Amino acid sequence: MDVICPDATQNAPRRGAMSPFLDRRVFLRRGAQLALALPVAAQAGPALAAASDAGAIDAHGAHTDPGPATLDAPSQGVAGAGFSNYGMPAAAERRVIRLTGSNRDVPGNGVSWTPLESLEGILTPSGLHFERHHNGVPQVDPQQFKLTLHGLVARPLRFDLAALLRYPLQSRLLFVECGGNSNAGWHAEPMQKPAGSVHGLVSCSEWTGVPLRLLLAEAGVDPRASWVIASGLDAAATEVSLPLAKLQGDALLALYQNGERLRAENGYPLRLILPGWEGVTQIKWLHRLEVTDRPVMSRNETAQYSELRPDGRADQFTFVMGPKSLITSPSFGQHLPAPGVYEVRGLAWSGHGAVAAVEVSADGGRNWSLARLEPPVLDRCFTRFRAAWRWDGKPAVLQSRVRDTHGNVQPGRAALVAERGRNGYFHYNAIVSWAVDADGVLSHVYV
Ligand SMILES: Nc1nc2c(c(=O)[nH]1)N[C@H]1C(S)=C(S)[C@@H](COP(=O)(O)O)O[C@H]1N2
Ligand SMILES: [Mo]
Repeated sequence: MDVICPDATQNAPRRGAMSPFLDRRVFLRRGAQLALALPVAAQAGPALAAASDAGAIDAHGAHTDPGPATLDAPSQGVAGAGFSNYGMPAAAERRVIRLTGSNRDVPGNGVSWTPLESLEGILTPSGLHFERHHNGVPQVDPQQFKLTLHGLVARPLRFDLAALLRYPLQSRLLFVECGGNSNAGWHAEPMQKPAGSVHGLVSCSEWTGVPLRLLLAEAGVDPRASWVIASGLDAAATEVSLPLAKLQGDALLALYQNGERLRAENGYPLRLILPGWEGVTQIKWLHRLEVTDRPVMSRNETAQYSELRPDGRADQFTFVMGPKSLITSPSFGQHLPAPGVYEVRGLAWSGHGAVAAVEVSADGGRNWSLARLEPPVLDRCFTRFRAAWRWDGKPAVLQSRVRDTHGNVQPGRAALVAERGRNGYFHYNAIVSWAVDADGVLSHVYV
């Protein structure tokens, strides 16, 4: 596979004479071109200067003419709404929601997708974190809740929430991604749906909890042990086998999500967080950890979440989520009103480590430029990338690709299909291509 970004140390777009990607300072020089232009009489002095400066640069600004001239009223003049005990999104934004899809016969078995194309930054609001339940969201009484740690240990232990909360806590910003995310990419035809409705089984939160290694050390793990079976108390009785080393490493028993206690649908009151590992291993409503010397071979690691290879053999225990990136804007369903300069925005992440570099292309992968990585760039966390792009009004194909700090590169779709065959279902992480037509309409294409 070709290696991207041989010199990714400079964190700025690489600009060739012909590149449509521009230095991001273009937005400083052109700022007034993107604003709603006010009639001259309403402008302050400095704005006039900026407007005339920008006017020399680009005949295709994105401003719209607001028509004849009134400055907005300085205030509404009436008292606003009162206080609320718990905030909601602004009324006009309440269409930014998770789409849901579930099994008609088992309504609790399904998913909801994070609307990635409508969000900015790297944190997913808790109410928009994607969901994957195998049999619904259980109601858990925090007073009755207990976590049991047993099996090949010197001292089996049981914790209630008050006991867990006395251990030192750790907070980390981490993505959680379902192994089935983006699996529409295996379809023969590109699915025409918004980015989040195809790739939104991934979200990123600040998780706060107890490092599991502390509890394992207290229980005293038997030297013969090599696996831990984690169980949830939901009706699906979800169970997975996890290598002990990961649980003695960076595993967290999360109690808080984005500063507040876990949402019910994300595992209240306790869930396992395994940085970078596939979603199904991160057991929600976690109530039992059994230390053993062998995997349990549950449904979710045999019939499901195993990956059929072209030769008919299957990979099992494919824990780490590969490097992935996605342009969230512009993306399917959006429309570029006119030629001009746009900021290409997207997300990148990898289960192996941090994002080292993201490149963007506007010609379907023939030429690439470095995107800017916006700090913070954290281990196994969403990283926001941005690149200034001049659309000349001709058809274009926008792509992004990521390399992580372990040298793993996001594959092109053809390469992924060649490697994995046509039986793939999980771990689809190929480059996503958005075509822009001459009218500025975005669609999903395979390149
Ligand atoms: N107990 C339990 N844990 C579970 C599941 C479940 O159905 N039950 N689903 C798993 C799967 S397949 C995924 S992708 C993640 C989803 O986490 P989320 O719903 O918080 O996004 O939880 C995992 N943990
Ligand atoms: Mo999943």
